[in-house]
Amino acid sequence: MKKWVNRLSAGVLVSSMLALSACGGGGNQTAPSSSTPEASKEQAADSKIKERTIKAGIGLNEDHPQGQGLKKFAELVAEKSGGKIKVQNFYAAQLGDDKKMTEALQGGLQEITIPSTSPMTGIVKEYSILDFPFLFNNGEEADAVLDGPVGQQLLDKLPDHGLIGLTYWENGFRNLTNSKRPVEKAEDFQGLKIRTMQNAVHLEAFAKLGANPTPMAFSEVFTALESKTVDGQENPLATIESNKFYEVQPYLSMTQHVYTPFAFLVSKKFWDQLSDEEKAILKDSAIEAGKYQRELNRQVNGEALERLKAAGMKVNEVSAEEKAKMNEIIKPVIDKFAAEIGEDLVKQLYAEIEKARK
Ligand code: KDG
Repeated sequence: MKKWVNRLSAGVLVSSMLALSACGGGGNQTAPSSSTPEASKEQAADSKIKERTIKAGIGLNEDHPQGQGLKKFAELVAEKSGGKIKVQNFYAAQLGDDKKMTEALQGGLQEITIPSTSPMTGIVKEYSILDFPFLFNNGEEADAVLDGPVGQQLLDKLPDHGLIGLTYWENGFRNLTNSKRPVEKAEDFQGLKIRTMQNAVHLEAFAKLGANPTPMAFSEVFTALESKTVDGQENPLATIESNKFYEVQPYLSMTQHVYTPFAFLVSKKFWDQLSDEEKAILKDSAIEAGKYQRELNRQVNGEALERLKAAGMKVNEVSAEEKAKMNEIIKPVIDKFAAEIGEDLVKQLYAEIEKARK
């Protein structure tokens, strides 16, 4: 059964990707049009583009929409640089987890990583606003905020910390899996040992719901679930599928409790050595691949539920009333972080969401 599900998901993924590359993806940002072969050759002939090999690492697998987006990025960079800039991709935390790779960028030991913004709150605390539960109703609202002035303000804080943020990709809406019971109501969180990302908002919000949250690097999650060190974890469906959490987690509750973006990060030490042309190639490629990645991610997350059910997961929906109750319980945590981060930015965030809803 599991092998069948894997084969099926790989097949669906490939056909989804073909369809997407044909239509060019979606998203709100307007990337400059990709270069024609002639333009690429001209650009490459320009000595302002040097022969370079750069390392890009992510925590998720190659078959995940993030992995496919990274592949697309490498292809675009090769095309736009006339083959001069080669991006070497490392998947599945081969270079370390989100925090370790981000530190490697700061130290100039690695050029690119694309972490969830949640563990980045240790570097730029303002990123915590994106961890507020039940903030966005859909991906398009998230795109509007991230591609707008709020997203940009957050990216602008990164250079002081040795990082350049080029754009945002999508991790997505997170759902709870666990080995104990279906979670339908706020009370069902009581006593559940849940792995969270290394993020204070997530930790405090789950604790407020009565759960027992434990922060952990993503690469350790499968083993922690398998050995029952923790009862559950939360992630978008594409990740639950790609990392085979369904093999060790019988229950999937569609909590959709928080939306997580990915930040496309480049080492500032490396960035400062680049010519303007090289910077433009990397930025345009990150934005263009990001449109493809967001679109593919939405498609895969939309289709994965049926495959997870077929793999044996017991799935339950969570009603809007119960989500509202959860949100009410968590509210003091959000208020506390809003005050700490600065009411101005938080007000601007809510105003941007309102604007996107109109
Ligand atoms: O490549 C990104 C992953 O490392 C990570 O961010 C996935 O959402 C994630 C998690 O739960 O750690």
